[in-house]
Amino acid sequence: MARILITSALPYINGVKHLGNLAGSMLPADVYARAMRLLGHEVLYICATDEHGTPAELAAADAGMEVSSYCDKMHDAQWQAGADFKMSYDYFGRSSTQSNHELTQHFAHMLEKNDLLEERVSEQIYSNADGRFLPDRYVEGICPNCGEDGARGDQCDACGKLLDPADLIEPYSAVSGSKDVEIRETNHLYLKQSDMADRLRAWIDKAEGWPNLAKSIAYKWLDEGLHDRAITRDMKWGIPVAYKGVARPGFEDKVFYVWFDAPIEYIAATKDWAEANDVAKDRDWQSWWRTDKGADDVTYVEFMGKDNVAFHTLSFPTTLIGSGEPWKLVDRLKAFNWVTWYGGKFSTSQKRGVFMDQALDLAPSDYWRWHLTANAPEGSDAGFTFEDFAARVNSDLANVLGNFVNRITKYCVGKFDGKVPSGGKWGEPEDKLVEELAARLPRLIGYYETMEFRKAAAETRAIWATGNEYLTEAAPWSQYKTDIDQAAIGVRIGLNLVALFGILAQPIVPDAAEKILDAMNIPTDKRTWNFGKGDWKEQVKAILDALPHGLEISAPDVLFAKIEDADVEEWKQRFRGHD
Ligand code: B3M
Ligand code: ZN
Repeated sequence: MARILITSALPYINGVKHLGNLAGSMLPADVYARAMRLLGHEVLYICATDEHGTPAELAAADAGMEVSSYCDKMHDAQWQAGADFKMSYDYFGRSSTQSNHELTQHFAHMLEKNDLLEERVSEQIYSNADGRFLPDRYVEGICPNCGEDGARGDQCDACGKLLDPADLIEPYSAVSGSKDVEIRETNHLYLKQSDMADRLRAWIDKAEGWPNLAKSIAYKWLDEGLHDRAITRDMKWGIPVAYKGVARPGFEDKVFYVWFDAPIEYIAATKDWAEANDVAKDRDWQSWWRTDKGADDVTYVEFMGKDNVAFHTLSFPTTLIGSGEPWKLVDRLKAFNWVTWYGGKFSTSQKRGVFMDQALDLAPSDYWRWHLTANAPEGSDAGFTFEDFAARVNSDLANVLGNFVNRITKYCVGKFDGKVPSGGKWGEPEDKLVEELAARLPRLIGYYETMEFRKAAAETRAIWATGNEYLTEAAPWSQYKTDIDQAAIGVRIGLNLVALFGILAQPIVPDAAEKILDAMNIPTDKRTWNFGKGDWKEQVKAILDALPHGLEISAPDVLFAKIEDADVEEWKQRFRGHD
């Protein structure tokens, strides 16, 4: 049994996330967390809302709210969206909490002590009309890279290039639209990432269990030469640049940059989790994060979209290593590409694509979880269309799993009093089934361990299909006419397969799995993946006769209703977005 710490990139506070965000961080982290718990590991899955930065201030201003009340409201909304999608977070925190303030200020203090933080004069855009500096998204203008108008101070959406506000051509204020802006000098704290480049490279060279995508992004940044980055900003909302309650002179109107404090929230949220759950003192939050406090036996796994990789492989490790304290670093990093929307981009501003809170009006969470896992943007971008969604749900969930469960449980209720029957002779179809499952089960577990989610879904589906093939061959319904005893074995094995399918389905489609396992009367403590180390064929034989003979089962209601073509047409129109 291992201890596994899991974090998924923290969703920004400025709106409920779309399905692409879900598919590239929270959902796979949840599927993985569930699988690892089923395998008996001690799992801690931490997530939180990322509440600082210019996006939060601007979104609050748009909503006509105080930033802190806006964050309260949107944190609750995001928590609810996660709960509705059955995210099994152990804790869903907030980066604006006191614990994150303290920890962020602590890290800055340690970095400075270790000569990795430096106050430097920097050139910032100042708006005379607004009477303030314009950090990041507060300024817009023409992109120096691609020439597109409307590029934001932190990034150009058109070409993806990361920008500095002072790079923009013809800059104007995003608050007032005023072009009356000038460059002024003001001091900021710079994180000396360049001093850490060699140590980071050595650490990345040794890293195992990162997909190519993650390593290649990290190397690209190192090869281009790591730049020192300002980790403070001229704005009000955020973590004050202070230490132990005393503001840094000259920084009274500044806060830490959101990307500096956001990853530290992984740690702070763990601290808040421990406090909220009154964890015993000998196994507190530090045992997950400090290698001098027991975290050396923790495997730390991070999930994120590819745009977040540089921050997690370079900036955050600089903070952790640079502190000189024994903090736990990421062991395995799972990065994802994009989910595209009919070949284009999801767009919050143009309302293109489905967002988490809307999705569940269309179909239950299991449907989305299944499709987005089976179609995870792992090797490359993955296209989303309602047509594919409907086809996959209808064939995998409704036809393969749903029909199987329905067919055999109804038959058992109709012909065998709804009780697991005894009797019958083991034969060729059973041998074949054992052979097949003994090969597939360890493979499935392996895919979860290596975090290959498409393959895990495909293998799960293949196991369901094996069950259908078995039933077709064993054909208890035709046996029944001549030899009820022989029909019994088909029904019995069929019911045990239903139980197995429910048990295996739990990480991806937890609601349907629960319905199945309830119908099969499986006690909650028997729903784990308690596979031994022994011979797989022997284990499979035991699995196929696990339900006590005579146990009463029931036929669950329709597990998966099919998605109709008319639904697809209607949804396509509704979520097309505007230009
Ligand atoms: N909030 C970016 C995003 O939502 C950012 C992730 C922070 S992880 C520490 O894509
Ligand atoms: Zn551009």
